[in-house]
Amino acid sequence: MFTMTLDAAADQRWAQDHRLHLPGALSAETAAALKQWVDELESWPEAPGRWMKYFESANESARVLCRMENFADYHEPLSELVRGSATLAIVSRLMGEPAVLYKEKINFKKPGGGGFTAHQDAPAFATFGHTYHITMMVAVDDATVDTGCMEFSAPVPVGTTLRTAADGTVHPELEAQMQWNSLEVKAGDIVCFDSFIPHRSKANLGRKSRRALFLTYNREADGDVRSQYFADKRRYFPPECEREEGVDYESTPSPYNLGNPIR
Ligand SMILES: O=C(O)CCC(=O)C(=O)O
Repeated sequence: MFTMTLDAAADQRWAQDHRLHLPGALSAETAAALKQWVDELESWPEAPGRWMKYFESANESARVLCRMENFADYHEPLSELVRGSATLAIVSRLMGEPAVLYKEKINFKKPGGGGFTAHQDAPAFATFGHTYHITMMVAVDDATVDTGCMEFSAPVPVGTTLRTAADGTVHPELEAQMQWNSLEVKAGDIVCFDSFIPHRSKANLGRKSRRALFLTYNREADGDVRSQYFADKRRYFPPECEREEGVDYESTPSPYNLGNPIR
């Protein structure tokens, strides 16, 4: 599945940058299969109580798939990629102790798909009293500046949360003073980053989708809370097919809806 194992140089880059880009981390075979698996998931219908599909509006009338979450229980090969021993070995090494899957999602960022406002993940991941997470981004497609690749600021120390706006994203005054670096990736690359490093991305102005898996892990010692996480998310920010008439989910600030273009 993976073409590489982490070495001392990777450990050092991780310690210094709080993010680690591993070009070509997936074998060509797995990278090709991943595109097919994600196509399959996209074709699945909305299904109350099961996988969770979220949409954005490219314009007033169009409903465009933005994100899919909670799919690992329904797709065997993706389950292996998301929480199999090879992946857990990489994340656990970076974490310095055993890691367990917290949640999994795919951001589709189709042509015209919106960007993500600057944010740190840590405030949104504090629900269970956790203080540290690592997210592994697995690139399904190439991501360029044009298609809205991720941008990272310099790392901030673990445990430090920055001043936020009312919606929990990095305060715009602060964001304007920070230096942001775009990180272009190729399909099959992996980027790991900790839950304190600020990140953002722009809209996809290109002609192709910029799909990526975002797999988040917590310390195993902090418990396996994935099922509870998705149960809570379903309650506070359900997918459209589970929403109640008359409830304004979009503008309610929530750790389950931070900085994204979902409607
Ligand atoms: O997909 C992106 O460009 C950004 C992802 C992100 O930051 C998020 O989903 O919270």
